[in-house]
Amino acid sequence: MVSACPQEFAELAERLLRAEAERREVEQLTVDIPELTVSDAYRIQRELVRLKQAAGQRLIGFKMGLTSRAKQKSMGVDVPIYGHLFEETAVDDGAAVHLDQLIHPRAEAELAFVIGAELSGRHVTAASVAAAVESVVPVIEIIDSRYRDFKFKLPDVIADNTSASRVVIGRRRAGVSEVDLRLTGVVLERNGEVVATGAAAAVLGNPLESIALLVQLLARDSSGLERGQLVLAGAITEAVPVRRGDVVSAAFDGLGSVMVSFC
Ligand code: OOG
Ligand code: MG
Repeated sequence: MVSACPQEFAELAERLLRAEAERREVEQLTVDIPELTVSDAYRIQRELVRLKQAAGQRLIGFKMGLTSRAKQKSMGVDVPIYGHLFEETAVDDGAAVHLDQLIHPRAEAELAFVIGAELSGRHVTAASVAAAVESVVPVIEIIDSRYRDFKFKLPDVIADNTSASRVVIGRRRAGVSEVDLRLTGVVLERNGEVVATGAAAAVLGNPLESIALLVQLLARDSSGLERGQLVLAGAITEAVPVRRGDVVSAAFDGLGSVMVSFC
């Protein structure tokens, strides 16, 4: 699809947006278009973002995905990716998420960062990210692939805004120097049962490396991070499927817990 025209990207973005709105699984784009490239896929994602913004949705930040071995192995894709986060996807700690708005959601534990100063450029490092971060915050990301059986290839998941669906934002915020970001442990529980555990070093050695990579990837499109944006570093553990009545919590060392229920 190297020479695809903008209308084709828009049509594919609309297909994914309709699946999300109608809560319906669709076939992977790469079934129809096996030659779809990663750069085509980001163009489709940008088109999807443009359509959401045109519909009045406000961008609040970004998410990295597939940044830990646990996630890469479970999804069969070993390349870190990024997506966009919108205001309407933010959920308060302790709130209930209605499953009739989602397709086949899964929950995963992540560290997120609130950006304190603009960050851009191809040469940004974890150290410059640390200097620009205002705070670290624990989150549960609820991912919900629009593809059948939650299966995709790399270009599919990029086009689908990296399965972004909801973000449950923890109440406690800490400065980056208050916690050891590599050693920060997490225990993910579903209905009181431990379903996954991990340490944040699982995310590219240090979640700040994930944010540095995000800034480098955004720089390819002359974009960057702005003050006040929320950025997810990617799941530390694999994601767990959720059903009606489930309660999921993630307890982070030094950062408290975040919880969500599903009804
Ligand atoms: C893709 C999104 C991955 C993460 O934290 O690794 C992601 C998926 O697994 O559906 O959000
Ligand atoms: Mg995630």
